[in-house]
Amino acid sequence: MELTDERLIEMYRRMLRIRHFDEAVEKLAGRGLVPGAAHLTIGQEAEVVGACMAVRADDYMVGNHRSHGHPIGKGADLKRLMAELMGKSTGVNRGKGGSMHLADFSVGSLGESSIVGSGIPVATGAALAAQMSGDGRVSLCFFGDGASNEGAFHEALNTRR
Ligand SMILES: Cc1ncc(C[n+]2csc(CCOP(=O)(O)OP(=O)(O)O)c2C)c(N)n1
Repeated sequence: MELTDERLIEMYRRMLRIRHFDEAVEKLAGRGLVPGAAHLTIGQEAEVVGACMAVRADDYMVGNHRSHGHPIGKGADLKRLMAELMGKSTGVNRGKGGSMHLADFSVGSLGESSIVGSGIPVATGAALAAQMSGDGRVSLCFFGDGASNEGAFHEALNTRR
């Protein structure tokens, strides 16, 4: 994919969006307005945007336990994400998911989970579905080195059609 000036500016815009969004989350969480824990994506903006913009807008993406920024990297609407974090019915998952269970299907974001490694089989399943339907989509999955020690990682890698 060619890195035109326009595309580079959009990448930078999305990185800034992630940073400003999570700075706001930090403030709101400090005032008790974000139920539960809130793990921020601050510091990971470039990695998230670089990966999310290397795939197509309709490709799948699965985050991990610090994935507020990942749907933003995929182009999600900020208002619906923030409403979700605040437990509002206007949130992307009607306020029932919250900080560690964000999913925005409109941008291919299949979700995230507080259970380390659990997103890997989800991403693999989506990739398998894409392969079987032949629609050409790919599946992007974010996880840390800790997650690669989970059984789910090895099971997912060994999934064959
Ligand atoms: C199955 C499971 N085991 C343990 C935990 C507790 N836990 C939360 S974050 C974390 C570290 C995960 O490390 P890594 O996957 O490398 O991600 P990082 O936080 O370093 O980005 C652990 C062990 C958990 N949430 N789920």
